[in-house]
Amino acid sequence: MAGGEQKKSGGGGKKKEVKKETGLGLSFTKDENFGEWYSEVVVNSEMIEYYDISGCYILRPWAMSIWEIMQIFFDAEIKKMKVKNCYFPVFVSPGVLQKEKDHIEGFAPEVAWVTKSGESDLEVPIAIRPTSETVMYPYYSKWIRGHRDLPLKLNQWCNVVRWEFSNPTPFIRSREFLWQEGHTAFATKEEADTEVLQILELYRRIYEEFLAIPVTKGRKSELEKFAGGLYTTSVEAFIPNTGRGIQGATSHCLGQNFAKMFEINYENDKGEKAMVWQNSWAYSTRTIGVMVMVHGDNKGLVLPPKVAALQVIVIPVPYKDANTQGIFDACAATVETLSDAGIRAEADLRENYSPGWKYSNWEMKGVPLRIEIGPRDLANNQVRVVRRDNGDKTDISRVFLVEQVKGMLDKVQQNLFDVAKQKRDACIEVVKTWDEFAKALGQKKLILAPWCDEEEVEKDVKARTKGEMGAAKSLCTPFEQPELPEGTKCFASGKPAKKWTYWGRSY
Ligand code: 87F
Repeated sequence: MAGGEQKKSGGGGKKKEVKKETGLGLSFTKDENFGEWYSEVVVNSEMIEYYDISGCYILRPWAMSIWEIMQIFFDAEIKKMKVKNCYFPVFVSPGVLQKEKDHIEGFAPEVAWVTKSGESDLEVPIAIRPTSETVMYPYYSKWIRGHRDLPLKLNQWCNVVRWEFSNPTPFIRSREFLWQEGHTAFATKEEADTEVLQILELYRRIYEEFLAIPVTKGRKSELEKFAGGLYTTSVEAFIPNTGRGIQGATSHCLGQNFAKMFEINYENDKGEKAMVWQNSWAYSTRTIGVMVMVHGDNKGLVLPPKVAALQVIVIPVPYKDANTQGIFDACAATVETLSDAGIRAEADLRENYSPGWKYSNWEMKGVPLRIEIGPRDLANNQVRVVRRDNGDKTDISRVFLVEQVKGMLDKVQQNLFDVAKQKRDACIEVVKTWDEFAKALGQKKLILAPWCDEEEVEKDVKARTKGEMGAAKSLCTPFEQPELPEGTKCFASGKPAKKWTYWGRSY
């Protein structure tokens, strides 16, 4: 049995129009059975193929091309910041992995180990990196000697393995995933603080400008931050259908904790021994999952033009007695004109599929614009453009093809963001009391509440909201704070509130 079938049994949601013979159409709707809808979209759009190891997925070209487009942007931006790429081994020796107790404690059950080569046991088992602090920092200690060696700014594009046990989901929670991890070391905390925010801004741009997903920049609570670091910032997205927040990417200031542990010292300009200040930051293929969840609809995937491998699909619509060759030639010419203008376009000239079948197929794959060329279009020297995001149809003259198509791609990109933001904002509920909080949580809201910022209170919120849906937690304290009137009380403890914080269930 193909892995893709493994989740198809049972299924609560009402089946929509099932078209099993052709493989077209979805059997679940986004509103009625979100989980099954998501699995079906990622497989039917040919982004993902299920694999015979649970929690592992094949990233097919349709998904990989999105990753590559984001990678090209981010890689160029960090190079402007003088970050250099490198590659460290995937294997971690056990000694070094356990060196950092606090850091590894909670994570230990997720670390995967290699214990054998062939039939024989390894003398010492070797871990597979779940993240690379312990892999890289011994060498930072070796490479950083004097203040002239700083800052040291390295990044690697790689895979990591975390042997998760709770519901694996393609892109969102998989046992192996792709990411970039940046690890930097500075002489001063000020430099580190500045970089944390510069990187966070790049993450915001990936989500908002490329994936058309609104995110909130903010700081994680003490309970939710990376325990090994000083403070954690993140971009947080929200999935209206499930009412769950999702951490989009993180940028940490590690302070000097790792410098102490790994003895990353240098001689400063006064000849004194000093410890470095460090940051680490990452975004992963999870970004793609958030995109599918936010924009996808009952026809399948919806791709923002900026990350779509194919922005325009051109489909000939020949009629029995029409000039078929003329139509095919017009399709080829249209693709050439668009390609020459830097627009990613292709024609679907397959003769064994009907135009209608092709429409559904490319809608499933989420291509932002479809161009149809039929006999009437040929006669009028025009093409019909259909938007994937809202179904709008426009006839445009071939004379203005490039400028019109460019304009429409920009409109699709903007509209996806606007609609996503509108839906996200409609889910935000400002609450002041525990009762309002509990009610809003039950309504799948993204909750903004005044908080005393005490760790014990957050633990208490978790305990009080525990259930089969998962507990609520703080998502982030947004950098953009609404006014907090004197005397405002914490929604959970009744103590004086210190800040507005987002709360909710999360992935
Ligand atoms: C799982 C197993 C072992 C997360 C883990 O966020 C260790 C870890 O350290 C672990 N899961 N983490 C935290 C990762 C922190 C940090 N690493 C560099 C980042 C950004 C990139």
